[in-house]
Amino acid sequence: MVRHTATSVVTIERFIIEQEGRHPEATGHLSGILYDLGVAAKMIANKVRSAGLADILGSAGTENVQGETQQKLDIIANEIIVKAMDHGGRLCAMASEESEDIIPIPDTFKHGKYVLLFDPLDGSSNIDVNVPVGTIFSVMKKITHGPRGCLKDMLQPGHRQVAAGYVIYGSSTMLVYTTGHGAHGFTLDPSIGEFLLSHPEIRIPEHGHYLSVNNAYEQHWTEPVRALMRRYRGLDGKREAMSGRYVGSMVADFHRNLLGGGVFAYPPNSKNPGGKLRLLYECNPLSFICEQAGGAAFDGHTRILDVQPTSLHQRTAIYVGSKCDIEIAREMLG
Ligand code: P6P
Repeated sequence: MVRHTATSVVTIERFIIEQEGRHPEATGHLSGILYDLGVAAKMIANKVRSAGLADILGSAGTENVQGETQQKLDIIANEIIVKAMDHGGRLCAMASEESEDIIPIPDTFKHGKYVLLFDPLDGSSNIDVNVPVGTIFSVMKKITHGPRGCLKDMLQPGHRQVAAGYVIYGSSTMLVYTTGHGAHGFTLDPSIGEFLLSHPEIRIPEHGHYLSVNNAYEQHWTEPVRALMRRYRGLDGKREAMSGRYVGSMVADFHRNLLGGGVFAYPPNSKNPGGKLRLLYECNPLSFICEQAGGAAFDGHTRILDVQPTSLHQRTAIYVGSKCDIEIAREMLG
């Protein structure tokens, strides 16, 4: 395995192929999925970049399964991913935040041995105010018999993921992914339309610098959660204070903390007693990446990647980020 530095000019395609080379038994299907996701990401980036100009801002007026008003870009991003992924012959089914049921692969297309779960455009309520938004994806192997994927293939605990990643559409477009061999970041060079390796072997600092939590819900938290946030803010004198950074877009908040060290927390609150963020296509993939970068993630009781899912769109509380700070959370909440 060649060790790359951020100064090497390595495209994501070359990196994926080199990673595949570590597995003699690899069929290339997982590499194909990652490559096609990179293409979809470039297409979505193009739409997001021009959103303000093409007058596609604002809601499409329809609602998704979460009862949230869908932004038109949500629908477009969802369709881009489905159309980019459904005919490659590597998937047997997909699941999206924007679709209540699983998305089958048309019978006219070859079926593969993987399932793809994704949030096509997380944080989309921020689109109109130009706050970074993101795509999140998770890949698992099919565990049921027969060519077609089904719900059981989706409801696997997060430690069974074979790949996970996100794309952040911010000041630059970055794709960060893992296949279980570290977390690696690629920045889109729009002049050539290529994702280039910019953050090889990402490591999250063990002690966080940033705290990302919505303090407006403080009155709805349990006392242990309040005590934990006081600890993170340095108010009990047992830890240096973290800086508050919260933009309300999980991918943006997570990405900052991954690179700079920090904790993203979404405790249960009165509006979301079971937590707000979705387990399968938001918390599992980001937790996989965080652990691969040396961090940790739990829901207040259990490691996120060990939670046994029971429904496609189930939500969870999450505390994810720097290892030492998640350890503090375990001690104070567990
Ligand atoms: P709140 C965006 O709607 C989202 O799903 C995540 O991207 C973000 O972290 C969270 O919700 C923000 O939720 O309740 O703080 O506005």
